[in-house]
This record gives sequence, C-alpha cells and structure tokens, in this order.
Amino acid sequence: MRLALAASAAAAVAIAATGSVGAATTYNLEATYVDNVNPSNTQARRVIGINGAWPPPLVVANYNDSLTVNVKNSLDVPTSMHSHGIFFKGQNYLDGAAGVTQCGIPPGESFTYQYVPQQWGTYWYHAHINGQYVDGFRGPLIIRPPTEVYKYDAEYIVVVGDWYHKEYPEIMRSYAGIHNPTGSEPPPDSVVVLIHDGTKYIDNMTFAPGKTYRLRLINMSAFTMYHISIGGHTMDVIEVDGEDTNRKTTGGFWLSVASRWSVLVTAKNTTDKNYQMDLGVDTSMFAIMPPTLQTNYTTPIIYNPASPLDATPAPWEELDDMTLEPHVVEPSTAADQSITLDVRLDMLDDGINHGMFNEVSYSKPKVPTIFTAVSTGGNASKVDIYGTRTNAHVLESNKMIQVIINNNDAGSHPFHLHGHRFQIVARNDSLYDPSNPPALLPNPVRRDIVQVPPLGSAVLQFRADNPGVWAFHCHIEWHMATGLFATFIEAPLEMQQSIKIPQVLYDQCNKLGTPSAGNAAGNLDVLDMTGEVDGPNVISGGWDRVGKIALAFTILAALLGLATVVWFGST
Ligand SMILES: *[C@@H]1O[C@H](CO)[C@@H](O)[C@H](O)[C@H]1NC(C)=O
Ligand SMILES: *[C@@H]1O[C@H](CO)[C@@H](O)[C@H](O)[C@H]1NC(C)=O
Ligand SMILES: *[C@@H]1O[C@H](CO)[C@@H](O)[C@H](O)[C@H]1NC(C)=O
Ligand SMILES: *[C@@H]1O[C@H](CO)[C@@H](O)[C@H](O)[C@H]1NC(C)=O
Ligand SMILES: *[C@@H]1O[C@H](CO)[C@@H](O)[C@H](O)[C@H]1NC(C)=O
Ligand SMILES: *[C@@H]1O[C@H](CO)[C@@H](O)[C@H](O)[C@H]1NC(C)=O
Ligand SMILES: *[C@@H]1O[C@H](CO)[C@@H](O)[C@H](O)[C@H]1NC(C)=O
Ligand SMILES: [Cu+2]
Repeated sequence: MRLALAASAAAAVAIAATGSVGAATTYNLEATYVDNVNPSNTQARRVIGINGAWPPPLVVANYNDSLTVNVKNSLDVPTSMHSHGIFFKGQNYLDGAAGVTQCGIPPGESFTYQYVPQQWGTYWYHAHINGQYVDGFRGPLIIRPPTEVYKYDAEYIVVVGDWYHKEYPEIMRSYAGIHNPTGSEPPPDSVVVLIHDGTKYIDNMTFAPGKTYRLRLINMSAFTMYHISIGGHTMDVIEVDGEDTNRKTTGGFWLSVASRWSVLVTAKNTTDKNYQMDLGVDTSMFAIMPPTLQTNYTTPIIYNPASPLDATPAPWEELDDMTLEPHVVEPSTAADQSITLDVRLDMLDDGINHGMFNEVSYSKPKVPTIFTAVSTGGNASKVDIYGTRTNAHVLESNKMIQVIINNNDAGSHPFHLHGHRFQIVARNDSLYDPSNPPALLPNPVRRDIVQVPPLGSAVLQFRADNPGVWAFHCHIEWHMATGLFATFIEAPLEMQQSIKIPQVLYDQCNKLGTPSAGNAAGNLDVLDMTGEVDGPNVISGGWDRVGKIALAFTILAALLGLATVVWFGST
C-alpha cells in the first residue's frame, strides 16, 4: 500500500540546525489535539499532534549544541516529554518520565527541556505519560556528530509505527479491564510509515545513481515489530540506538529490539527500474487481525518516475543484533552488583492482567521517585523508602551493574533502560542458569533496548556513572501501563549534590496536587511507610480465597472473555 499523508497531516517542519558546535537551537513544541488525521488512509481520528499538525516535527541538533525544547501543554490532561536514549547526565529531571522524574506538565503550562547533547545518533522524543505517544505525540530526534564515522551522500529518516483507530484511554479501559482476564493485547488497526528528508516529510525516497544513502529507521510502535528489507539492494548496518557500529552487510532484519537502526544503502548505477522497501508485520502476538491491518507494507524507492517498479522482495535474511560490534571498542568486565528481574504477566487480585517484575506490578508512588531521592538526606540510599510497589533498586555509585532478566512469559518483551546504553553480555532462549554465567566479551553490542525471547533471558551490564532515577520497563505500551516497570535509583547521595531540580517542576507538582518531598508514601518522617499505595497483589491468602477468586474470574472469562478480543477487531 502507498502511504500518502492527508492534507490535514501536513508537517510543521522546523529548520534543521546546521550551525557549528556550540550553536543555540530552539524548538517550540505545543502539544495539541488535532482532528481528522488519517495517516494510514483507513480512518480519520483525533490525535495528539504538535503545533496543530501531525506528524510531529523532526528535532535535530549537533553534538554539544545548546538544545532548547519548549513544550507547551495545550491538552486537557497533564503531559511530559521523554527523549528516548538521551543520557541527561546531571539533569535527571529532564528525562520526562512522569511519576519518576517529574509530576507532569499541567494543562496550560510549559516546561523547557534545555541541554547540551554529549552523544549523537538516532533518537526519538515522545510523551511518557498515560500512553500519549500511542495517540501521536512522538517524533524523530537526531543528534549530529562532530565527524561521521562513515561517509554518505544523503539521508532519509524512516519512521515506522503502529496505528490505532481508537484513542488510548478507550483501548486501555478494555485491555486493562476485567473483561480481558487473559491480557490479550490490542492489535493495531494499521501501520504508518513516514519518510523525512531532514527538512520535511516526503511521500517516497528518491535514489540518484551511484550515491550512498543513510536510512535511519525508527520503530515508534506501541506493540508491533517489522521485518525490513529493500528489493534489489542490501543494507550495511552502521548504528544501533545511537551507537556507531562496525559495518555489517545484511539483506534484512527485525526492527524490534531495534528502537533505531541506521543502514547505508548504495544506489544502483542504473535507473531503468524502481524498487521498494518491504515491511513485514509480525502478527504472531495478535489475538485477532483487524480488517484494516495488512501483513506487508511497502514504501517506494524511485530512481526514475518513468521506470517500472520491480516488486521482487530481497531474499529473506535476519540479522542478530548480538553480532553487531560497536565502533568504539569496550570489553565487558566483571560485575560489582547484580539485580535479577523475573518477568511474569498474570491476573492479580483486581481481576486485571498485569505485568510484574519479581511478582510486583508497579504502581506510581505518591511522590515521584526523583523527589524522594533528593529530599530524604542520608536515608536516600535505603531502598525501603521508595516503597514496595515501585520495583526500586539502589545502584551504587560507579559500580558495574548487571541486570539479569528472566522472562517467564510466552511472549517476547523489549526492555528499555533510561539514562544509559548497556552492553548485552548474554541472551538465551532458556532462563538464566547461574552455573553458566556470561563470559567476558571483547566488544559486546551496546543498546538502550533489548528484546528478551519467550521463556528466555538476557544479561545486561552498565556502569553506574549517571546519578539519577532511571526507569527500566517493557516498551510494549500495554505491558508498561499495567506494571512491567522498575526504578533504578543510581548513586542517590551523589545525586543530591549534582542534581538541582528547577523550581518550576515543584510548582507543577503543587498545581497537580502531587507532593514533591518525602518517601514513596508521602511521609516526611521517611522511615514511616504508612499510607503507601498498596496493590494490586498476587492472588494469595489460602486456597479458599484463591479458589473463589479464580472461579469468579473463570466464569466471567467464559461469559465475557472473548468480548474484548472481538472489540479490538472492531472499528
Ligand atoms: C563544547 O562546548 C563548550 C562550550 O561551548 C566548549 O567549551 C567545549 O570545548 C565544547 N566541546 C567540544 C568537544 O567541542
Ligand atoms: C513519489 O512521490 C511523489 C510526490 O508525492 C508522487 O508524485 C509520485 O507519484 C510518487 N511515486 C510513486 C511511485 O509512488
Ligand atoms: C518496537 O517493536 C517492538 C516489538 O518487538 C515493540 O514492542 C516496541 O514497543 C516498539 N517500539 C520501540 C520504541 O521499541
Ligand atoms: C557503479 O559504477 C562504479 C563505476 O563503474 C562502480 O565502481 C560501482 O561498483 C558501481 N556500483 C554498483 C552498485 O554497481
Ligand atoms: C510479508 O511479511 C512476512 C513477515 O512478516 C514475510 O514472511 C513475507 O515474506 C512478506 N511477504 C512479502 C511479499 O514480502
Ligand atoms: C533517617 O530518617 C530518620 C527518621 O526521619 C532520622 O531520624 C534519621 O536521622 C535519618 N537518617 C539519616 C542518615 O539521615
Ligand atoms: C543458553 O543456556 C544453555 C543452558 O545453560 C547453555 O548451554 C548455552 O550455552 C546458553 N547459550 C548462550 C548463547 O548463552
Ligand atoms: Cu512486554
């Protein structure tokens, strides 16, 4: 299918920053509702756009620029903006994760995310509150390096995302409802592919003979992964998640783990045929196929508009991201501190299917965790003050941290860590075996997302050199929203010295009625946890209770279980 942008979806394009290192670059992003947007040509709907338009603009700056992004909230609910993959060293409060590093920007108010990027590559920005990115608040963010590792003539940004016809709050009521006891996820109604040439969104990619193109592929989905290939061409992977890699040629890969991949594609010397990029949708996790969803999408690559299309797909190939080598070599070293996270998805005592780490489904604390860390003095390194519902882990300053993820679920999950890129030192189709610890590797791949296979495991490592509170969560929006979420409190005592939270963030908490001091229960006597958010909990308390609850839900499931799945497929 050809993906054209409806007139109402014309882009508000900001001009790219081309100044020298140290330039000041400013973007004004006003979050607004936009009616009648129909990017997939299937059904128009209201979306969350930027500056009255959708898709949201490209944000681009140079390494070491002073980048200012003013976010104005013209929605009727709080919002926040996360810059996915940016480290924000010394500025943890710019991370934008609502409930963790800020309360949220109240309706009518603004917040300025101002920083000097000390990294480069392909990133994206998105709302990090109540699923607003699923409704459209998401756009590309590119940081240009002082010098590129690889030469290329031009680039295209290819943004791939799944698309729902209903608004997130409505879908969420069904997904996280008692009518969906098995936790069946909503499949998207469509897929939207957006191409950006650095100055504006365009309809298709043009290749000039003999030139080399960098394609920056960004997966902004809530749920869906794609297989990417280009008929008649191969691709050389040169970047994952902002990390330059040694060149690796492939015919195709899954854009899953892959938040972002850059590839170089060398154009043919001939213009007698046009080609297309093929996107195969992984439908294996969908309980139902909505009528408007296709299994394959394409986007044209034009050498000469008069030439015919050669639609032959490239031979099937899958590249394992574990085989990618970072350009800047970093061997893995022995870990100092190890954290094990057991992943499970199951129905809890509220009758709703939740995601859990170590049997705990995350519930937002009364006080967003960053405020607890900076307001509790010497007690900030005691994990208990962060509450029992936040999956809190205190990371010791400058230690090599190891995170072992054990996925006890039959689906695969993409986990994302804020504030860092980690080494993936092991991944396995079976659960972690302590008698078989990961070997030291000469140069493991470094990413900010890891896909953990069904009933499998992964081992990540990173240096705790970025004091702050960083979220760690499944990037499937439906799982994150129902509790598959943890908080890493990194070097809290140093954080109290180095992190100065701007007053406006305290004012915004006040306005929203959220306390901004004390422990997770909102108590200033920080060792007193009374009044803490409690539940939902694993069903326990003796067989009698378990039996009754299970029976009640089984009957309900029999009566209503299919209703939600069918509703997901309706438009
Ligand atoms: C980054 O900018 C600062 C301030 O403008 C300057 O002092 C510094 O040398 C720059 N760093 C690099 C690596 O260019
Ligand atoms: C490519 O995009 C241009 C501009 O919108 C359009 O005129 C042209 O028909 C497109 N070509 C193909 C093959 O889709
Ligand atoms: C990318 O694809 C995966 C599917 O594996 C999806 O769950 C994830 O949320 C998508 N988005 C991002 C940003 O990784
Ligand atoms: C295009 O032609 C040049 C010069 O003859 C050659 O070096 C190059 O390999 C050709 N490229 C392709 C993709 O065939
Ligand atoms: C469509 O995508 C699937 C993978 O999701 C792939 O197996 C199949 O070959 C694709 N079909 C075409 C025509 O590209
Ligand atoms: C921890 O909090 C308790 C209760 O507020 C207080 O008495 C104690 O001095 C604090 N400890 C440190 C190390 O700050
Ligand atoms: C996966 O785990 C099994 C059992 O512990 C082990 O034999 C195998 O080497 C592991 N594979 C990898 C890639 O680590
Ligand atoms: Cu998940």
